[in-house]
Amino acid sequence: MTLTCEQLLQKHPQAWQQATVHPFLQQCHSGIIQTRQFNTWLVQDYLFVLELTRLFARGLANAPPAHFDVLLGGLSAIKEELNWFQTKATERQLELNAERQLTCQAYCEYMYSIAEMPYPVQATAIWAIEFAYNQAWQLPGAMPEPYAEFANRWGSPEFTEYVKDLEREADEALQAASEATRHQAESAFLKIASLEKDFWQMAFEEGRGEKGRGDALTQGKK
Ligand code: MP5
Repeated sequence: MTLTCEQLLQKHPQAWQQATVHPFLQQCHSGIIQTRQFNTWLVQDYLFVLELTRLFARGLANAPPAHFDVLLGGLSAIKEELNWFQTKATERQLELNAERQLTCQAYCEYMYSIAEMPYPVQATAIWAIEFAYNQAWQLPGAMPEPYAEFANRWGSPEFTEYVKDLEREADEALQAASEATRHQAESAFLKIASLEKDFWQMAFEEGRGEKGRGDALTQGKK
């Protein structure tokens, strides 16, 4: 039995839909997301990307040389992205030196655990993480500022091409993988879909708490 990224998407449409379609994104699209919700997402996503950097490095350590180019390109984009997050946080007067919320912590711990898994699982996970944002930020349609800048970052044609490269490499790795490894890759795909859904929900729920609590969180004083 073969396994490809496309097959994973076809086999689990509901899990993927929940990972990429969320009221948080719809409310960015309609411009009514609350600043507190958006800022929570921004700070927590920065903390997430710090750990994602490590997952890329671990994937690179296991990758065949033919896959270095795409992964190094991804790492260099992440470096630029971390600086961009810092600029966005400064503009919004946010403290990035914050604690991870539980959902972010769970996602980071899961990414850390992928370090122990075979390369085809790592390649599938990296593709799924990048494809999730590539779709999530595009699906609602054109966003108003200030959200357009965020939507364009992950929805641009260049980013879409990069995600296709990751898919091609994950497919290649899966083709040579054992049945057990393919099984692990499928579980990783489902776990990531579920964590993506939780991550949107974490930020979305921020607007529902009492004012004081939410303000403290976005300032990173939790
Ligand atoms: C990405 C992200 C995409 N920033 N946050 C989550 C929760 N999932 C996926 O990663 P990158 O490095 O920003 O493209």
